[in-house]
Amino acid sequence: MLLKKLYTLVFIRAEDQILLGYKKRGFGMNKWNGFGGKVEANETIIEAAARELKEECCVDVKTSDLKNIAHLEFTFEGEPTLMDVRVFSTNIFEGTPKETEEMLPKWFSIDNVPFNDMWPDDKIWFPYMLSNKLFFGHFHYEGFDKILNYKIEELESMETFYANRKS
Ligand code: 6U4
Repeated sequence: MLLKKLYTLVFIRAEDQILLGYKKRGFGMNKWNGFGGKVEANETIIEAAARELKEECCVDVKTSDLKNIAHLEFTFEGEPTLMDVRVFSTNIFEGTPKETEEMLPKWFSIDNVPFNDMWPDDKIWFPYMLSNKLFFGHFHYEGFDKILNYKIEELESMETFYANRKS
């Protein structure tokens, strides 16, 4: 039985650019990531997404402007936890991204995403996100560098995906 932990992951888009953050500490350290973290007990998933974005790079978004575009799951060989990651995207935001204790934000052209310095799964699912598809992905890792197996599928609607899910 896997212990599921809920996380958010937010991507800000502006024309042909995407905002990524270089993680300075903790899980995903020294990699370019989207912005996000654990969902706390006193908030909804989408509230957590907006809060983490603000905490990590000082950018404000309205929860109503965040679009749920994907559901990602990560498991790690020999580990009892499943990371349940809700992915959001928007091009409506306020503020200039600023460096914080956790993240160094930077805009990248969507043709020049730094996959070599990102989680190995990102290069598999970014093409779905960058072509505005909705999708589900499950990645099973050995350690943090090697994907042992994975599954990815395009979805017609996130609502239908969640309605049909057993848990
Ligand atoms: P604390 O305990 O406050 O430092 P918190 O910020 O709540 O942690 P954190 O940073 O551990 O949570 O959350 C992990 C973040 O990494 C989430 O936004 C999800 C994201 N993430 C996890 N696996 C990923 C992967 N393979 N590719 C990716 N992002 C991933 O792009």
